[in-house]
Amino acid sequence: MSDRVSRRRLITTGLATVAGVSGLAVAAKLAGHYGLIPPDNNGIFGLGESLTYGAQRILLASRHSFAREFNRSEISKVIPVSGPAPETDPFRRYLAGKFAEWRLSVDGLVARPTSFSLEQLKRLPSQSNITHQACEEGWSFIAEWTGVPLSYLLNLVGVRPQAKWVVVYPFDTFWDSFDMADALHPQTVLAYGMNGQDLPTDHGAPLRLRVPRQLGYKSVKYLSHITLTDSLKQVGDGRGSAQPGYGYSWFAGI
Ligand SMILES: Nc1nc2c(c(=O)[nH]1)N[C@H]1C(S)=C(S)[C@@H](COP(=O)(O)O)O[C@H]1N2
Ligand SMILES: [Mo]
Repeated sequence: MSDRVSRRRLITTGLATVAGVSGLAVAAKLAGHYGLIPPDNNGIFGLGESLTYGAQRILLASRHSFAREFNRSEISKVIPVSGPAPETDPFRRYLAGKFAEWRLSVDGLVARPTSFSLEQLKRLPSQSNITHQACEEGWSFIAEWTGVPLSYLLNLVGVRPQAKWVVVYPFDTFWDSFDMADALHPQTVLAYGMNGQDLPTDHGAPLRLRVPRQLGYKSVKYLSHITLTDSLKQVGDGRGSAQPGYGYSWFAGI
């Protein structure tokens, strides 16, 4: 039995236990059918993370699950930064020009590849939510984020039926990806505002993701490009994100 096959068997055993589904055959069928194997499952953290991802997808996909939202009075006074703004071109040039020349390009498996200016994004329907962002290093804060729901933008460009993953590229090396369940989740926002102000430079200007159902590192800052794909195998090192290369899992659900 190959490593891959035994891993899959373990994953499906775990799914059967967690989901309370009786019988391996049913769990195996579910795992395959619903794509419950994360892209980094062959990485060194593969097994544990696959169990987490698969179990969360089974438990949460059945009904809508939301990250907790807070009141304005609960917004944190101290807000740390992780990953200061890139020092490199072209980011510094866009920043110097107040992002007037910056564009978010959206392409790949979409009907209408489009580039959006910040002004155009700000004219789209906006959404604010006050959520908790937790860094894997042990600190966290609550803030209000304002922006365009990613689902709105994706509907605007038209997601092709083959698209399975949304890959996001920032101006630094922190690229990442999301499955359609997280990309289309109502709380997943492309944020240009924070606590009622323009997004501060170090918090991800001009545009960042907020994915409040996952740890802070999935909320990619300094965005430049979004692309939709049916496979992550040819993207980067094939594990869906820069994170597995740093020792963190692709999926960081909380
Ligand atoms: N492009 C980019 N996005 C990033 C990072 C980064 O270094 N570069 N750091 C991540 C990490 S580890 C965390 S915890 C959050 C922190 O967000 P904050 O700096 O706004 O507090 O941003 C995430 N997004
Ligand atoms: Mo983090």
